[in-house]
Amino acid sequence: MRLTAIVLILAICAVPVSAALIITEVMQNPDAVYDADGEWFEVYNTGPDAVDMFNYRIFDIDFDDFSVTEHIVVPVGGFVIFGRNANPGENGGVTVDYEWSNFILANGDDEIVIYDELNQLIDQIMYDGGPNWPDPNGASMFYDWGGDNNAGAYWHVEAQHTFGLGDFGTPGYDPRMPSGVDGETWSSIKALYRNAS
Ligand SMILES: [Ca+2]
Ligand SMILES: [Ca+2]
Ligand SMILES: [Ca+2]
Ligand SMILES: [Ca+2]
Repeated sequence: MRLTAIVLILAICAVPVSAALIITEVMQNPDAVYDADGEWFEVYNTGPDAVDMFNYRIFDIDFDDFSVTEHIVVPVGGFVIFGRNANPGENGGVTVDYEWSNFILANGDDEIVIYDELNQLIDQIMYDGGPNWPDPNGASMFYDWGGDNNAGAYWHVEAQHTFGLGDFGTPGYDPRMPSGVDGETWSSIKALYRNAS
């Protein structure tokens, strides 16, 4: 089993490198402001190089779909925030790096799928609004770095840190991120879970 895992990791590593971005936090149901202003999600760069998300496509499995039409650069070990309204005076007080259009984060089940400019899948989460994923209200849900970030077991309702007008969330930072989370660590985790599912 262990040998199999190692072989699979090596196989994954031989694949051409794509951007190592992962979705780490989602505010699908703000309370301090309307959802039409206060929805956002956070992306983190686990890789060794900065990533320019120009011409990336972000969509769900229904009708939501937008392309990134600006040079949104995610620094190494850094975050960017995508949001429905970039005005911090209207969105509950979050600093948004890129304001989307034609994209809604449903409070029940929904998806966030990120493709790069070459149509390669970069990351995706498919949340269910419960029972397997959190169902927050006035709080974000955050990824705990325990394994595949498309597994609800590794997501939790933020209940400690607030921002802006008082909803719970940590837009642009992660107080719980373990040290040493880099591309190599993440590749190993992802490969193991990808092969387990
Ligand atoms: Ca709401
Ligand atoms: Ca949606
Ligand atoms: Ca919503
Ligand atoms: Ca965060």
